[in-house]
Amino acid sequence: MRVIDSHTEGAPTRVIVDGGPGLGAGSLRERLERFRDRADSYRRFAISEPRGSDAVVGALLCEPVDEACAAGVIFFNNTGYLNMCGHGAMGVAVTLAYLGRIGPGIHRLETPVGVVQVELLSPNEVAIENVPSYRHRAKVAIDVPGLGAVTGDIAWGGNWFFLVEQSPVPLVMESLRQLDDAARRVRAELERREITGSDGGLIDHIEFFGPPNAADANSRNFVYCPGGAYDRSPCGTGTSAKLACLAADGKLAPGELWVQESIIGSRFSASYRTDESGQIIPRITGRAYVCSEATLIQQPDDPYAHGIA
Ligand code: PYC
Repeated sequence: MRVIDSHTEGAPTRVIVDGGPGLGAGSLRERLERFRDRADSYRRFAISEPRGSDAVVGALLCEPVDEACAAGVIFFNNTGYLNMCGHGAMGVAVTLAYLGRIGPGIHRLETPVGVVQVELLSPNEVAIENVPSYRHRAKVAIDVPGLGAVTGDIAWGGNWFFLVEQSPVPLVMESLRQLDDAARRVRAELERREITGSDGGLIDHIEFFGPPNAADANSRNFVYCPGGAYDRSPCGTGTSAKLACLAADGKLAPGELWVQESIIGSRFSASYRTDESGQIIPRITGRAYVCSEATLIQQPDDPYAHGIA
């Protein structure tokens, strides 16, 4: 399998450019389901240890249904499949540019949840225009065992998020373990109470917010991803969900800049516009760098040929 690795504001993306599963025709959603049901060993092989790590988001390039798109893409991680991935879309854009498949300017990527626009602003700067994002519920209060009362909003930014305005744990790298533990507890309690997205979707991303470190940023976050890794970037879909909440609260106007800092201090610049039907269309800008090109090998007697489960 031939892969190209990049990172977007510190968050790794591994794009499968050759040797991935053949998923046949159909919508990207249908092909994601086929990937999950019939070819999941490819996912584990591509990104799990010992060839990858929990932090890696994989991206399988596919033929798009919509011919206006430069590529179709299915994102996956250490535990399963992602509807969308903002940092991953930026990683795919710089990878396609590295391969000479796209140049500077505006392109489209087809994902299982819709078409996302990627604009290559310079070799390593990418702006994505994400799928319409919205807040489903505001100020949902839950009592979390071992943590106490936690209040958050539920919003869609291409994945489902629970956004907690005041992080229960300081947003510093030294507190990663406690942040992880708190986020796991929040996620488990949401699941136990059967609190879901508007479509019944699992809320599998937890986002804690607090004041930024940099004077010119608006906020700092910690994003817990399905599978237990934390996002090294400020999270493209998570920042989209945040914009939807800010818009719903009247705290951010269309076109106004929002700088979201991640737990490692990297940042996305974000804003939104509204479309003809009033939906929030987030635009998130960040930097992505290709950092390796590799051929992954599977030897017949390797006990971890399909990754460490
Ligand atoms: O950037 O949207 C994102 C993302 C989702 C999970 C990890 N990164």
